[in-house]
Amino acid sequence: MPGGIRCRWLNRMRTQVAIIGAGPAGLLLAHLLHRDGVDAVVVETRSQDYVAARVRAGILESSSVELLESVGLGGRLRAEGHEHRGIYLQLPGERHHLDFVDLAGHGVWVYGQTEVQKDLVAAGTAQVHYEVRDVALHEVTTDRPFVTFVDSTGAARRLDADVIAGCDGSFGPSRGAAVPTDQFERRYPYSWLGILAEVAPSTDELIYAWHPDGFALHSMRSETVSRLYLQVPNGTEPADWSDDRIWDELATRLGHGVDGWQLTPGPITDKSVLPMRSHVRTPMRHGRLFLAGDAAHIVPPTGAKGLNLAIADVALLSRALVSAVLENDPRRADSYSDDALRRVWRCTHFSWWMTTMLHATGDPFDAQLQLSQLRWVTTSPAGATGLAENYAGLPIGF
Ligand code: RFL
Ligand code: PHB
Repeated sequence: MPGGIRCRWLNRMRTQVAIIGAGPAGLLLAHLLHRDGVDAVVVETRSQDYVAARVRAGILESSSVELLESVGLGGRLRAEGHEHRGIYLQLPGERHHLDFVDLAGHGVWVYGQTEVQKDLVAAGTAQVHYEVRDVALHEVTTDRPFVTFVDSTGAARRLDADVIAGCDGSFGPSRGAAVPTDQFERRYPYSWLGILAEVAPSTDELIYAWHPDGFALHSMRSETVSRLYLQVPNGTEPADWSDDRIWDELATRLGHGVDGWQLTPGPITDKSVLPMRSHVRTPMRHGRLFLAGDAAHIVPPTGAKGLNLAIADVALLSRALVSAVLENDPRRADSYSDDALRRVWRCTHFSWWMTTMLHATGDPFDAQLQLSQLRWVTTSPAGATGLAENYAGLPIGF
């Protein structure tokens, strides 16, 4: 009924790029577009505080840091983030350091996703509608795509755009609107129990531990906050693990007491369970809808790639959209999916490889293969360099 439709969408707006999702991919894309003079509007279901407080990734590759710095987002990162030369790999009774700077020419930065998110909000460059609902994408295969939603006041809105960027993670509506040609999926038979603890890290750099009881990781957020993970069976509830049980298991797997190393426990302020999966949908474009970040691909966190991939995607996408929208040149937009997927598949492989090398499966054959691979990586410069190059990161545009 045309009359009804006109009435319903009285609140009509227009922008050049409609962005769904104000996570790191969506807000960074809005920031990059703003710098190049492209107008963008972001819609987000959650509140600004909720998005900023979500505890997620903690490691930035140096190419991510360079990109953030080049667009005015590096101040607090350089002042408060910590540059790490490499990581430790822990086997029962042995700890090995891999020095990425020596092996691959650069290290990584410890700087939480929460902090990246706060810096993006503080930049004030993104026009965001928070706490919206009923977000739907329309006409994405035409040259007049639009988004409808109900804003935080309860008003129905329509946002017309030249293109839509789906940056709404793995549960948002963009995935449904972008009909994939292919989907690739791997589910893993284990999850991570992650904790945040108010205690100084017991290590100067991250420790990735192989142990017959399961994988463990010691990471950190600051001089006073530690982030640690334990491999647990799928279906585990955080409440199944008391604080004491968590610290005991972390101590065992991370090698407390070996060569005098001590894991210092402290008050746990956050406990959550994260299932592990790899997922890639191709292509990352459907008509005038472009997917970026978790909306297009999920990696298990063992390679610390999720946030870095989201940043690399939007670096490519912003350039493509600037050319398409401002210069009427579609070539970069046409190659966006292929260009982004080269890095996506490299990181998907690396994340799968780190995950399957480090997690216990209960199968003795798997365990021997893992130990053999870990011995190679910790003793052969070629093996160590391969890990270092992938972990410390490839240049954006790889
Ligand atoms: P995000 O960060 O999920 O942001 C998507 C945003 O879209 C919003 N949204 C909607 N907006 C509008 N309309 C809708 N209908 C919407 N539905 C959803 C969401 O509220 C959200 O604000 O995706 P983005 O920007 O692509 O960024 C990717 C990274 O967040 C992600 O790759 C990493 O954080 C992955 N990840 C982790 N990576 C690590 O390296 N280490 C970790 O410890 C780690 N922990 C995690 C994680 C991802 C998690 N998720 C997505 C389940 C822990 C969790 C719980
Ligand atoms: C984290 O600090 O949350 C973190 C670090 C490295 C990973 C995964 C998560 O591989």
